[in-house]
Amino acid sequence: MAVSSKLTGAVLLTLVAAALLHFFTRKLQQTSPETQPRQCVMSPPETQPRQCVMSPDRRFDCGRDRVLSRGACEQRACCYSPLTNSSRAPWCFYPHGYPGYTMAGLTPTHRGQAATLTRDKPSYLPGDVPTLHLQETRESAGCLRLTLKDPWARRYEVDLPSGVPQGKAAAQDALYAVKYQTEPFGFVVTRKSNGRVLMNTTVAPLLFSDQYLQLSTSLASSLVSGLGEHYTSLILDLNWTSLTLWNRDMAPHAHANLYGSHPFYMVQEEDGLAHGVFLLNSNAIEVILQPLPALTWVSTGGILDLYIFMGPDPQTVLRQYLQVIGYPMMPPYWSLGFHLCRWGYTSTNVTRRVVQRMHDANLPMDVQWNDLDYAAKSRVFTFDPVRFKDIKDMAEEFHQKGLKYILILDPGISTTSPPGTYQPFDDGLKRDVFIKNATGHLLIGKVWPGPTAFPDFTNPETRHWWEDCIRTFYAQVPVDGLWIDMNEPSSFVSGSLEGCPDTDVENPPYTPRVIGGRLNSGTLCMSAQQKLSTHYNLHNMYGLTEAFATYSALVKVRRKRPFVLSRSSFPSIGRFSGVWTGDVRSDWEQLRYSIPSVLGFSLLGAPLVGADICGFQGNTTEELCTRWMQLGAFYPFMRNHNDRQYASQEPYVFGQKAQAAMRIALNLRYSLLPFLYTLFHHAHTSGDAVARPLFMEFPADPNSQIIDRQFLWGSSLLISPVLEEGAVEVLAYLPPCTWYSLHNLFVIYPLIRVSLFIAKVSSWFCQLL
Ligand code: MIG
Repeated sequence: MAVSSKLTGAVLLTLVAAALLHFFTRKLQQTSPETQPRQCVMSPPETQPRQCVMSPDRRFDCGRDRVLSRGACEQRACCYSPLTNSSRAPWCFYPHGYPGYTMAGLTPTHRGQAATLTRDKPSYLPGDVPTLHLQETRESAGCLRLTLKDPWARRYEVDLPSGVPQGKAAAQDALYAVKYQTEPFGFVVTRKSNGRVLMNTTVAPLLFSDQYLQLSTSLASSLVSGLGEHYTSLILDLNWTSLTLWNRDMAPHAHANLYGSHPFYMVQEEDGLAHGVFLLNSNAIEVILQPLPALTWVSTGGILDLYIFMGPDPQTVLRQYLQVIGYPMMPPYWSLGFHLCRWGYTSTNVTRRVVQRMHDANLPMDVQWNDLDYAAKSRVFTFDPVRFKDIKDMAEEFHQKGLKYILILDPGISTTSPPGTYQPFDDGLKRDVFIKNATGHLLIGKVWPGPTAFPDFTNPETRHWWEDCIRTFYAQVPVDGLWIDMNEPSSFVSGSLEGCPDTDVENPPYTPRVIGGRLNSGTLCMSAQQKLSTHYNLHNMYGLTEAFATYSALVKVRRKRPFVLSRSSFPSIGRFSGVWTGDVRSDWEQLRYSIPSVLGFSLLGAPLVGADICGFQGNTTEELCTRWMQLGAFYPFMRNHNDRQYASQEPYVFGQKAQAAMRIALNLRYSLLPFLYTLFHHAHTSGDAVARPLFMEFPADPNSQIIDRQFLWGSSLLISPVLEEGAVEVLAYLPPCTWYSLHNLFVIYPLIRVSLFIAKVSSWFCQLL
């Protein structure tokens, strides 16, 4: 393939490594209260009761659960005041002092204090929990935990896979102070050192009913990150937006709930300090963001279990979060090399040829993959008897060449093979490892092999069965790692082949804005029964529990450090698995958004992450694929992967110049692997990030606070990739520091300017400048 004509004539342009280019305007995303159009308030202020008079941006939605007419709004004792369409603020909102819970006296406890909250009048929601127990716990000087639950009835609570070290209350003074408002109940968390308010929940009432829990807080600044997995920039848009946390098999696009759910956000406090908040809750959650700035959590179940991390800097916030959810695993060294995959390597010989062509083109790689093509009738743990009959020989050949080999596993287990012919199902049935429907029968969904049952990985027996399946599989093909896909879990029918019963969990009083409109869209019935609880409560943890089972099985079976790659994720996923960002499209916009996606996972404790290089869906182009290989060389996890119906995109299919550029990018990555491995060691042992947003190293630099087109490896290697079609130079921002060029890349690939990599001396040195 030839280099596109647009590029052939391109003149070599000099690099823009010069001065600091402050072309990133800060606060692009921020909407200050002053910019809200005040004339939007249509009803004259005097017609409003006093407690309803407030500017639109101070409003908190009183009708999140449904659209309310004036009458219905006033029935809730809320304020109603329509606005013009240009404002996105709610029309029905809580007045000042709206009734909620009342707190009785605080009593000291072992590591904090406790109180009882009561609500005299019912709220507007069904199933109010009238009494709540509040527990404030000092986990450490920099970590405060606040839980609110029903003291009389046991509600579902998240149980993260075992082994997370419990925080020890350190002897130093707490970095925070908490103050309570007794009626209506609310709390204010401040940073002791400067008195800054980090959370203030008195801005709106606390609601706690069986299937609707709501807590609002002001935010200390508009620089909020986290709350993945969504297709967003690194700094979230607070202009009356919402983010839903509900794991879903969905190609990444804006305003959609995607594969993973992480109820954790980090706030940069503008002067370089930072804090974080984690809501340990696995139910469907919607997070509403508004420009005040403020945030509202709405969860459909469980309890409110909040961790507040005081930092005081972004890296320390991450470490404090990891002390709760667990530090990331140490990946095997080889897994940091280049991985090559596609759906549609239809036989062992096709797969062998791929490896051969990479070798012939002098392109380094470490890991060859096969997708579902290997399995007989798409049933996991089986092999196509013709096209993959010599899969073991092939894996051994790869090993002899020093390569590794990885296969995919989907969780769905085919239920329709004749009895006695498909051990994973027969054995699983016997050992009772599958998820049941509401009436206690097997829940049957549909995935690639047709009707399937879904293992319940919250059941210890399922984990043993899974280990046995993997042991038998491993004896047939010595894989070096496992790729766990479709684990949201994804099903091609919603609920089950028989539908779902009409119950409160299938039709909750409020359904967050999810793709498909219903919680069971593209997944199992909410009433499905798992060992620990209903699928309604456990859905977001399905991938995590499968990753834990797979990691543990690989430890036992291979007795080596495991490699697992998962699509679905939840807090703690990084302890067991890497993640990839799913079915990205082969286009420039998705190339660009892969950076905030990768950095997002860094902030969520899953550092081994990458997007499908060159894009998964759609035909890539030579230029796009070249740029994507160059950027992908700096994803912590580097894999080129493609959907079955699209044009090939292995590096060797392109013209000589593109291949040369890709080879250079690959070799550069390979030359840096010891450094990358060291960064992973620090992530594993100290909770440091691997790929870092600029704000982690330059938290007080206003430009660095918002940049997500560039990123760092560790503290000192700045990566400034080309993300624009046709671009032959990059405008790169250099944070205030002394920087050195790592590489003079333009000598190597004359037609397309590659990337700009600059290393700074050391971070402590820069702090002095
Ligand atoms: O429904 O296994 O995201 O990487 O190639 C598609 C086939 C199932 C989705 C994964 C993709 C994988 C594909 N899988």
